Amino acid sequence: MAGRRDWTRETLGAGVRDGDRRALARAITLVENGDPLAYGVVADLYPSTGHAYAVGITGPPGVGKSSLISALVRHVRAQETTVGVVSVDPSSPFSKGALLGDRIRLSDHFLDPGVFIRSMGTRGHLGGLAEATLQALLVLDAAGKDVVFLETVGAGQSEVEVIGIADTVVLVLMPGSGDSVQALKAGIMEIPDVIAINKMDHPAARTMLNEVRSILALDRDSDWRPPIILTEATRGEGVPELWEKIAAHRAHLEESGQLDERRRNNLAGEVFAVASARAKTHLENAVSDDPELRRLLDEVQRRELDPLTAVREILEKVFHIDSGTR
Ligand SMILES: Nc1nc2c(ncn2[C@@H]2O[C@H](COP(=O)(O)OP(=O)(O)OP(=O)(O)O)[C@@H](O)[C@H]2O)c(=O)[nH]1
Ligand SMILES: [Mg+2]
Repeated sequence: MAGRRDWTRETLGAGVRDGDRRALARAITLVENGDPLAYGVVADLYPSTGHAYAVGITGPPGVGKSSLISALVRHVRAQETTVGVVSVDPSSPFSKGALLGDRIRLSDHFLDPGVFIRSMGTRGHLGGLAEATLQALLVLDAAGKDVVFLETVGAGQSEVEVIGIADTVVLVLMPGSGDSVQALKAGIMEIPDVIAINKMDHPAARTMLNEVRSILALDRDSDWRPPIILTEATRGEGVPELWEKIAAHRAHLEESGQLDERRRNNLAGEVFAVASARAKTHLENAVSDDPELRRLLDEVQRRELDPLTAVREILEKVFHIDSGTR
């Protein structure tokens, strides 16, 4: 296979800018593997990013996220909009196999040069999911994609890391997603910007709609009321309406000046999330590699050393942070 060794920081960056598919595929693989070349390329490309609109698509397993993205891609392609799709699987360090379903669902678009689709694990990542997603988004953005969909399965903290960079967050539910409805109700799950209730061909879809509607009615403070759309992804039903609501949310953010603010907060949050994840990995490695640090943990366990003294000594040794007596 030609290519692998041929790419340099310069040629790969130029290839991505041109929207060259091989360059894009290579760059995202390097991102996925946490390869140093990817950092250089993204660093070079970063000043010319900010064009792409990032739409996060989250929700429980099997609700139809990939099917909906596929239908949305078909819809926006009809308007000449170029698209990137990144499906992130938080449960798997490897992208192959686990995301077979995504590949099948999205395969209609593989031959369309205006669409770039990629499933991603997070192997080799010091900065976790947040890092992999952010870097992949930036690559697709630099390649000139107008819209980038970020798909991830809703699984607690992990989906927050993936969709934390999105301009608009769509939560996909289906009849039977009771746990998510409870999580919304209890305030455990953040209120998304748009909600799609998919599989509307299912008889319980309307009940679900009413339930979600009554929960959202309790939230009177915000100036954006998340619209709820019934969809049937497999037949494209409700998909133009869903896209219309995503566009309406974007217009709302732009007109109120909140898009800049949201992006500033998102980027700051991502930088913090990646830095935290890297610091944590560094700390774990340091402790497991250092008998002296491991000894501290043993002493805590034997009640010879109190926990906060151990914390202080570890931070001092690993990060050279003097946390004083606090
Ligand atoms: N009846 C019906 N089935 C649907 C609909 N949308 C998707 N499906 C089916 O639901 C199954 C899961 O769809 P996916 O699009 O893979 O769902 P997903 O949320 O991406 O799944 P994961 O990525 O594995 O979490 C597939 O068998 C789809 O064909 C719908 O509107 N109605
Ligand atoms: Mg999927």
